[in-house]
Amino acid sequence: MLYPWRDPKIALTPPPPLTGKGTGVVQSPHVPSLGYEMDGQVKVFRLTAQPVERLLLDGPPAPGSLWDRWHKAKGAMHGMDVPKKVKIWGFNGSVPGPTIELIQGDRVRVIVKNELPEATSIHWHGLEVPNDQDGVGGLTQPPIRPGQTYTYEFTVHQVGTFMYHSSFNEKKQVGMGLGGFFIVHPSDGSRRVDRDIAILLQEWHFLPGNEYVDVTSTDPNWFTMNGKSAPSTDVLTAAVGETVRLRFANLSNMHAHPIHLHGVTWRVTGTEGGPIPESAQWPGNTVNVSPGAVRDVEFTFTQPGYWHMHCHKLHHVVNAHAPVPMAVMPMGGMTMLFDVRPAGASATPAHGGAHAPAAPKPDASHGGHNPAPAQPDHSQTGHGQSGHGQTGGQ
Ligand SMILES: [Cu+2]
Repeated sequence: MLYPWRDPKIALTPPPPLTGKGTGVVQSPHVPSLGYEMDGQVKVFRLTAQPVERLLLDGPPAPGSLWDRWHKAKGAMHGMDVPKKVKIWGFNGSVPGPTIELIQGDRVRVIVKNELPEATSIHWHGLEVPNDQDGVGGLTQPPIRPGQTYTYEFTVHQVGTFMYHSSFNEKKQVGMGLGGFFIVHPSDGSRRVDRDIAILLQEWHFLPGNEYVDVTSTDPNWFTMNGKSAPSTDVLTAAVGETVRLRFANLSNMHAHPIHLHGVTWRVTGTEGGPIPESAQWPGNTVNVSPGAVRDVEFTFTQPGYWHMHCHKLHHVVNAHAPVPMAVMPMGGMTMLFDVRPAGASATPAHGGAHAPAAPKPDASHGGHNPAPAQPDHSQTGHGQSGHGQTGGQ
């Protein structure tokens, strides 16, 4: 180990209660939402930067689950029984850090405690904040030393998908995982969809048998969506006719990730600069997400079934253990699946907040010629729940 992962003299705060007054609109699989307290008119959030042990890969998929059946059918089970436990850095016990959601116009205070073994600072990526709140350690503020607490406060006037991440010793600290979503909804209630899903893309390099990130590397060998590699990523659910938004953000050190979804034509509706005017949105089903960039896409499934979503750099959809001569590699890395029910079938609620999914709309294309699979999968991956922002990370 080339550097300390944690300072044993710094006691780690257990994750604070995360069931505060989050808006509950966005689903970030494997990553909790961050609750807040009100101080007058200010929403007060608490983030603790700290060492986190996380399973990028939980181990074999649950017997009979969609992942299990898929991989057995293609004869690709090699390495699936090996969990990947790593020692990385995150916030409040989670990597990525918990998802912050706000309403345009909110005054926000974020109290950051540093339990890392080195100084840090937090940058609000894409947000037009006063310079002294921009979080560039050493440039716009003193670095937050180990054990110290630092408070940011600003008013959010933009709308869209943003991020927070370390802005001190960045290649190492962002490479160790220090980032999360900062999502701002319009104050007029517009831009609502039935399923609003945020997925943070990260890449990592681990030397064989090593649980610490090789932060000097430019050659990542593990790839995660919200801190999980397939086949430990969630099986997302939706129904034909529902409106879906995916918010992709990339905190990788090196690589862009062209994310592709089978079976749909989406419109790219937002970037790290916020919503794209309707006249300038473009169609597609693969969207390249550069480091530091955000892409929102919106679509509606027209056909039920199991729809495959993955990075189309195919090195990024295998895990480092997988390459074996003369064997079929299991699908890993940046891969998620959608289990899409027919219109009218009861799908798992996207979330329990005030914004309940709309009633499924009739769908003319569902005429029985492309029936739903005989055995809809309700078991998810067998590791954690799907579809709830409150699902805790490891
Ligand atoms: Cu990729």
